[in-house]
Amino acid sequence: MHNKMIYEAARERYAALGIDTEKAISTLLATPISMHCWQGDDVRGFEGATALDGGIQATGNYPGAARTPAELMQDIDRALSLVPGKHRLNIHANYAVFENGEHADRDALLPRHFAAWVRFAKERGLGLDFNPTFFSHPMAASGLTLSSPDDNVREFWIRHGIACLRISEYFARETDKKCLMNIWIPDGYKDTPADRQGPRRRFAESLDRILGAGYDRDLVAVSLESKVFGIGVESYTVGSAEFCLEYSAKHGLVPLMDNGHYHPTEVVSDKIPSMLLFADNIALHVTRGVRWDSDHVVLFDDETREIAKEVVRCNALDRTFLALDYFDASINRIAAWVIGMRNLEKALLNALLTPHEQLRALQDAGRFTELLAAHEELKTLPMGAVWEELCTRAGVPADGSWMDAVKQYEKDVFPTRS
Ligand code: RNT
Ligand code: ZN
Repeated sequence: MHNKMIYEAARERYAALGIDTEKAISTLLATPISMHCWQGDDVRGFEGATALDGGIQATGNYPGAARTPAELMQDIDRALSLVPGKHRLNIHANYAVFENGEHADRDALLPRHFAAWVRFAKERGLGLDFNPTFFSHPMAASGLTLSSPDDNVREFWIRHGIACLRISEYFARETDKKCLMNIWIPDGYKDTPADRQGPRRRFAESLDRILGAGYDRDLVAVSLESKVFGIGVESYTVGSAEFCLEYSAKHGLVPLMDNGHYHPTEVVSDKIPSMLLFADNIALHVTRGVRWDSDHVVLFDDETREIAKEVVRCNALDRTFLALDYFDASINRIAAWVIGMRNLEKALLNALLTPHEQLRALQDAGRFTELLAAHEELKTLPMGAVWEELCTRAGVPADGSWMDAVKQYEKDVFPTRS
């Protein structure tokens, strides 16, 4: 059957359930996801770093990792050309592109050190998000940054945070799109601490100082990302869930939930609706932890679908900053981006094609047998036909043939990188 006919049949099938597939397609195509630059080079950045620290790890040695800004940008272009919709790019501070022989340490970074990213984004109509980098740096060697008891260390990182606010404002001004600046610190302890509150008090004071420098809230939203543990910081993290929630609520920041940052049976999908009752905005790092915060590529799996469903049924697509966060070095990195982007989009499409009102009515009427049956029947509706139509309209491969483009690119480009 011709693709168009397959879509028409699907459209009718969904219409019978009261779902407008055309609306779902246009909503999805208007929903940006912030694609993380750091999947392209295993979070290495452009400062000549050899090892990633901060309790996170990219494992694997698949060839072809981008080594320069030009290579990373070329890879990002290839990836985005295989993903439907208009998206955003998430840049970390260790990806400054120094030009004209300049160099600056993290605490002295200036907007112009990111001019190359602004040019890249503007040429492509992409929005930009930003992240201070509180790891992979000699001043973070103790494992502590904004919570350090060492004044010098703390002051260095406070200056870094303030520098990043200016860069975020610059991103927003130049792209004419609001920039999300996300703060995550790796600070914590391997073993049982003797003082749990002191580091958190220092972290709060450091944040107060950074935010106290002021920033234009029309241009920049600042989010704070919590975490439960990291490699080498198994017993205690300063930026715990409670710390970040309370600090964000009190200071008008956006709470950011990374679904790899909770105890293994805790799910972010269940947190989203609660947060949305109280926070104007929330931010998500969609990832996949396997046994630990391993940052595997995002799948079209139950929890990703559940996360998307909550955002959609809380009617909060425009209140949620969506981003990906993973780094797999064991497979083709461009494919890793494409798979994760397409999967989060599929999860959102699935959510947009779900008859939430009918399901809610069943729940409220206590008709749980029918609810369970309906949930299970929905799983095999022809969502794939809608997805393929959407991809075709967006001018990207509708099926797995996008992998051929990645393989060709690997053949053409990677040999020059060894
Ligand atoms: C680490 C956090 C954080 C990082 C990025 C690279 O556990 O998830 O978001 O992944 O800053
Ligand atoms: Zn994260």
